[in-house]
Amino acid sequence: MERTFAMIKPDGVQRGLTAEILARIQRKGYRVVGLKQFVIPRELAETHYAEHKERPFFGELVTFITSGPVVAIALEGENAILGWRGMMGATNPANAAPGTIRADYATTTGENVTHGSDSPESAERELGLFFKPEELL
Ligand code: IDP
Repeated sequence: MERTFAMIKPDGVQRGLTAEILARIQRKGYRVVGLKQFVIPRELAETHYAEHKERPFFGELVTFITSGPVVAIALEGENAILGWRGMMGATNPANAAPGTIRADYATTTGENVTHGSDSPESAERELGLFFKPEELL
């Protein structure tokens, strides 16, 4: 059993995709063990994406991710980390397999609707950044 951090980014929330994405998660069989909608403070965004600090798109990424509410989700299930990454599809929607969230709902790498932790270490770190222990079931 694994836990991972998933997020519906501001573009997904703004476009009204929250229910659709939560439905996919629940139909797949993952349990939602934490859920909240909020605007990410700038400092949290910079910490969350610290690994991209030196990349040319970092400023744009932080501006985007703080531009409106996100839905932060803690998921639990067998192989949830890789499984959720698979449901999202490749970072660039143009390379995402048909039927994945990014293939179905996104056109640009910058605004690609969802986030998912990429390893057990990232999942633990990101769940800790976004949820207090008492917010997780
Ligand atoms: P991931 O979200 O699929 O794990 P990462 O490479 O970790 O992809 O990048 C994190 C996020 O940064 C992406 O989801 C995307 O929103 C943004 N990003 C990545 N590469 C670019 C780029 O070349 N231009 C603009 N934004 C980018």
